[in-house]
Amino acid sequence: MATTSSDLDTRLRQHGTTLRRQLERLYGATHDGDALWSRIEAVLRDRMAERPPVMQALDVARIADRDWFVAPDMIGYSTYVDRFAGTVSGLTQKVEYLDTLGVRYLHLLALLKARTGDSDGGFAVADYLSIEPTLGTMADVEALCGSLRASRISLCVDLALNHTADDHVWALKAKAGDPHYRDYYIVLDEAEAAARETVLPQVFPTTAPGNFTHVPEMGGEVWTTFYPFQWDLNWANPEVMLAMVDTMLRLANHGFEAFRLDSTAFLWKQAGTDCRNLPQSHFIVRALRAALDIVAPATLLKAEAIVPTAFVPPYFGADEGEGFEPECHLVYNNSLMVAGWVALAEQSAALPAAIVDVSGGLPHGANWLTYARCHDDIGWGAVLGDLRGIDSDPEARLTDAAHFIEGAGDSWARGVPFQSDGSVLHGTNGTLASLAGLEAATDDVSRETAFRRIALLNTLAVASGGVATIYMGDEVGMLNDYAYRDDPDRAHEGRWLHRPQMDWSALDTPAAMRIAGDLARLRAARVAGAGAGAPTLLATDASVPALLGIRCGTDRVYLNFSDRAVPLSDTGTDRLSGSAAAATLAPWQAVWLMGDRA
Ligand code: OTU
Repeated sequence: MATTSSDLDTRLRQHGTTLRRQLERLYGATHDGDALWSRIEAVLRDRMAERPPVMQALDVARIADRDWFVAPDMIGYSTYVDRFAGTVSGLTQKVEYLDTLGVRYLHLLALLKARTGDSDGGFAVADYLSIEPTLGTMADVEALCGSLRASRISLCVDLALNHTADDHVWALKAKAGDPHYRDYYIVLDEAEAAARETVLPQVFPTTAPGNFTHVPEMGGEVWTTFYPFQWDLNWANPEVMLAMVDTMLRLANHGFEAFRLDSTAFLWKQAGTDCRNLPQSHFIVRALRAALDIVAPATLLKAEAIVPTAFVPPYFGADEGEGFEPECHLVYNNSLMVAGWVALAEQSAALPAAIVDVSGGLPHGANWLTYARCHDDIGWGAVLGDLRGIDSDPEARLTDAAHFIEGAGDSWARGVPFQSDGSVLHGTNGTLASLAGLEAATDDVSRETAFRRIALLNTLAVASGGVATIYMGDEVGMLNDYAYRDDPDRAHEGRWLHRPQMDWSALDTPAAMRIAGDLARLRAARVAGAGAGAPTLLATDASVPALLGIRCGTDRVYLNFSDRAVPLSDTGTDRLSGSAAAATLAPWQAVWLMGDRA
C-alpha cells in the first residue's frame, strides 16, 4: 500500500506540531518561526514526493507495527565495507553470510564520501549524498538495500551531525569567504576559544589536543571537537538544520532504514558548559525524528551518545510538559558494554548488575543497541558515575580494570591504551578475542577459557534484549591487527588495532566455528524464549558476587564472571546446552534457563 498525499497531511498534523515546537525552542528567539516552518515544510513535501513506493509501503507497515525492531531475532552487524567485502557490490555477495548469522540490521561504517587523506575512519564526511568512490555508487547502494531488504536486513548508515570534513563543499565555500557558509561553522577569536577550552573535555587528547583549530582563511579559531579536519557544525544556525533534514530524508529515500547519529551528545555549544548533553542537542534530534515520522517513518534513529548512564534516558525522548516527545528508537548501551569488561577484569558482576538494573523501563517503540565491542575504543570514563554509588574511588577502580584489560601482570587480555600512555584513564583498544584471552592462549585449556569469556560477553549483549550487534570479525575470533603501525596513514590512530581486514579463510577454523556456534545458540535461545526489549535484573545470592542474573523474556540467564565454579540455586533446562542446568556454574560459564522459575 502506498502513501497518499492525505497520509502526508495526516502525519504532518500528527508530528508537525512536535517538529515546530523544537524549531521554536531552538530558533524562536533569533529567527522568524513562520518563515522557517514554511521552508522546512517545503523540504518535507519535496522529499515525500520523491519517496519510492517500496519505501512508502514499508512506512505504512511499520506505522502499524511500531515495535517491529524490538524483537528476539534482532541481531545486528557492524562493519567497514572495504575491510569486509572490498566494495558495495562485493558486499551484496555477502548478504547470504549475514543472513546465516541471523543478522537483521547492518551498520556500514565509512560508506559516505570521506575527506581526502585522513578521514577519522570515514567520520570526516566530504559529501553526505555520495558514496565513497572506491566503494561504489549510490546505485550500488540502492541495489544492496534491495537485496538486504529481501533478507529482512535493515541498512544503517552513519549520519555525522556534529561536524563535516574540512573539504566538504560547505567548508570550502566558507574558507573562500562566503558568509552564508561561514555561518555553518563556529569561529571564535583566540581569547574566547582559550576561555571555552578551560571547561571542555578532550576526546583525542594525544592525537588531536584541544577543541579549536586556527584556520587563517576563517579568520580565527574553528571549533573542532575531534580531529582538526572535522569542523563542528553551528546548529544555532537554522540553515544547518534545514540542510541536515534535507540530507537525511534524501538518504532515507535511497533506501537506508536507520541512521546512526554520530556524536549525538555534542551538537549544541553554550559558553560556560562542557557542551555535552545540552537540552538543545535533544531538541535537534527530536526535530529530526519528527521529520522522519512525517516523511519516512520506516526509518530508525540510533543515538551514539557515549555518556554517563544518568544522561542516557533523554536520548529515547522526554516529556517537557507537552506530552512525550520521542527522540531515538535505539541508543547504544555503552555503559553495559564497558561494565562487561570491568566484570571480566574484576571477576565481579557488581557493575553490570547496576547497569542492567537501570536499563529497564524503555518507552514503547524503543530499544537498546547492545554489544561487546565496536569500531571505537572501550572508553572507561563514561561509567565513572555508575561506580560512584558502588565504590569510594571509582577512578582507581576503573584504572585497575583498564590495566588488566591492557595485559598488566599475569592478565590474559591483550588490550592497548588509547589516547594515553596507560598512566591516565582514557580508553582501551583491541578485538573481542584478543581482549578476552584468545591471543594470549597457548594451550587448549586457555583457549577454552577464552571462548567462554567471549561467549559470556556475547551472552550479556544478547540477554540484555537489545539489537545485539556483532562487530565484524568478532564472530570468527579475529585477533588484534598490529599491522596498522607500519602504515603511515594509520599508525597514529590506535583504533585500527581492532579494525582488521575480514579473514574469510578463518570461517571454518575451530575458533570461528566455536564462536559462531555459541552466537547461534544464544540467538536461538533468545528467539525461543521470546526475549526482546529492556532487561531486568534477577536477584542472585549476595555471597556469590561473580554471578549476574538477567530476565530475558520468560527466561532466566545467569553469567559467572569468575575463573571459579560458583553455586547456582535456580534450576531448569539450559537452552544453550539442551540439558538440565547443574547446581554449579563452571568458570566463565553462562546458562539460559527456559521459562519462568518452577
Ligand atoms: C564517534 O565516537 C565515532 O564512533 C568515532 O569513530 C569518531 O572518531 C568520532 O565520533 C568522531 O566522529 O565521542 O560520542 O573512540 O568513542 O570519538 C562520540 C572515541 C564520540 C569515540 C568517540 C565517539
